[in-house]
Amino acid sequence: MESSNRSASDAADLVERSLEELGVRDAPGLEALFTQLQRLLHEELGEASQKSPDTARQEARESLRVRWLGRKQGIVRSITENWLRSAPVELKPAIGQRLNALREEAENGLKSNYRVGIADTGVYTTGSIAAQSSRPAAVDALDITLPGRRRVVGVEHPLRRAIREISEIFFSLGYSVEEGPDIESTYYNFEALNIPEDHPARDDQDTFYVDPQTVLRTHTSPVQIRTMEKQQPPVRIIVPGRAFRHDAPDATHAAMFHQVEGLAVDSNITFADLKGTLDYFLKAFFGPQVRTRFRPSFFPFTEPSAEVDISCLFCGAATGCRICKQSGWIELLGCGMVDPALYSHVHYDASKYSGFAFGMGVERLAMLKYGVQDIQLFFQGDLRFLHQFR
Ligand code: 2U9
Repeated sequence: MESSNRSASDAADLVERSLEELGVRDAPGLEALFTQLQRLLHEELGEASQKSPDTARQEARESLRVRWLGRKQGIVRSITENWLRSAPVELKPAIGQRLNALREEAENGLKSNYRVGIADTGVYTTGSIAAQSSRPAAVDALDITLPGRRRVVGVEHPLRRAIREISEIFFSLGYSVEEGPDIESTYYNFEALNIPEDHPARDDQDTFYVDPQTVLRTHTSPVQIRTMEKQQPPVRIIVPGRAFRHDAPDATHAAMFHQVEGLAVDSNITFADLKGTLDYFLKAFFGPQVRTRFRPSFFPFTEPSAEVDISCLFCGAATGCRICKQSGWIELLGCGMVDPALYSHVHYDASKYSGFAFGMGVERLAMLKYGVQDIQLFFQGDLRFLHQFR
């Protein structure tokens, strides 16, 4: 006979008989009787909890509920009828107390969290929390044959991944990473970078001001200034990090976004070094088929300056398409030779050293490389989006 059947008949048999028939006349006898019932209850709960699949477990629980808590012939009900009513007056309070405790244990045990398995804390457990305090030790046994609970493994965020992929390419060229504060003085964010008082970027339409001398940095360029203050050339650094602009959100703009900027300063650095470095980087990041194009541009901190385009990743610059606006080229980043005026802020000898700098928006690179069409997806934490980057 299965143990559940045996214990089932034992419990039902016990409560069918009166206390007198069972030979129970005092408090210790009563205690032993209820302890036996309690053990039987937990055995049955334990067996039901191990039933599989879920439907079988639910059915087993339901039949236990009827058996123990059923209004007409449940075990708890029978105790009231067959033990409590006819018990000597002095035993009635103790019976009432133990009966209530047993009912509560049955109710708690039948809640769906009564199972053998791993709790949220990661600790192996048996039974509901309420039932654990007085549960017999046998029920605590760990059943190693039960299937384990699968833990959801997280994924690297696509922006982290893009920053890592960019960084690894520059590490291979001998660059290291520098970081700095998100909240900056206007000196490091503007003055030291040749951005004059009346430049539109300084307007509070474009920049978040904490106070008149403090801003949320609008680019990571202040970190290059801070690094040059600390260190004489040679310098080869990349600076990944957050930047903030007073922009209305849409599919390509967000008030907080990420940049990776770079700086190389040494003797004899030329525009050819800049072109070779960025061409190498873009081929390594997007693939060897990519061609690059440098167009003259202007930035306050570089002279000469250029915008860098890559041949369209989608039509290969052959036909033109919607993504490259029929031009065959995609505008990607900005760069230039560091304006020698900047060196005076950091005590570099402009007659001895020259350098180049570049800046790119990480979201833009990630959108193109991973085929993401809305920048907002990076910031919404939607697992349906994030899990695609496994
Ligand atoms: C120092 C000297 C020069 C950093 C540079 C750019 C060009 C550039 C944009 C790309 C897309 C910003 O995220 S974006 O909107 N950046 O075009 N950035 S040169 O030049 C520096 C920086 C620091 C001391």
